[in-house]
Amino acid sequence: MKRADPMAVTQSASITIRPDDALVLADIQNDFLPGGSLAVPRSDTIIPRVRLYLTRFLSVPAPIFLTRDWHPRHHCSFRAQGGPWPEHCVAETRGAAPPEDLWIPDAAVIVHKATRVDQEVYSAFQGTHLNEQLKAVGARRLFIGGLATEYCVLNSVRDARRLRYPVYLLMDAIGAIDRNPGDGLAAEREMIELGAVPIRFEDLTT
Ligand code: VGL
Ligand code: ZN
Repeated sequence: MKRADPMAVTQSASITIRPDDALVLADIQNDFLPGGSLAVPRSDTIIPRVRLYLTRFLSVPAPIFLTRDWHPRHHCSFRAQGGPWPEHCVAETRGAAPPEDLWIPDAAVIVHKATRVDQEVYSAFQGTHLNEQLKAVGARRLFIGGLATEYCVLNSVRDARRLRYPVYLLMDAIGAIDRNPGDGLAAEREMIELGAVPIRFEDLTT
C-alpha cells in the first residue's frame, strides 16, 4: 500500500457549481486571439478550457455572461486617437466577434463594454448592467476568467469584490498581454490578495 506523502497533498478546492453561481468570461474575441490586432500571447490555449467551463455551467444550469470589448471606430484607446492600443474590437467587425470554433450557448448573456468613444473601460461592471443582470438571475458567486488578465479580468474582479461577490479566478482560462513583463502575474497576485480564490477546472466536482 502506498503511504500518503503529506507534502504531495495539493490543495484541492473541490467546488460544486450551483444554480446561484455565474460564469463571467471576459472578451474572448478574435482581436485578442493569435492573429488578432491585439493578440494576447497563447490566448488560444484557454479555448478548450473555456469550452469545459461553458459546458459545466450549462449543465447545472447556472448563468453564463460573456463580455465583449465593443469599441466605436475612433475609440479613445486607439493609437490614432492618442491611446495605448492598436485598433481592436470595433463593434460589429470580425475582430470583435468570438472565434468561429467557440460555440456560444444560446443561454449566454452578452455584455458589451467600452462602447463610448470618449471613455476607456476595462471592468465588465463599468458602464454596463452586469451587476443588475447578475442580481436578476440570483447569482451569488462569480467564476471569472477570460482576457486580458491584467485589464478586463483584473478590473472586473476588483469591482466584483467591491460589490462583495465571492469570486473564483479561473487560473486555466485567463491570459495576460504582459505589456511589461510580469503584469499578468502581478494582477493574479492582486486578485488573490483581494480574496479571489484561484481555481482550475479540475477543482470542480461533477
Ligand atoms: C482590454 C486592452 C484593450 C481588456 C480592452 O478588456 O482586457 N485590454 N482593451
Ligand atoms: Zn479595448
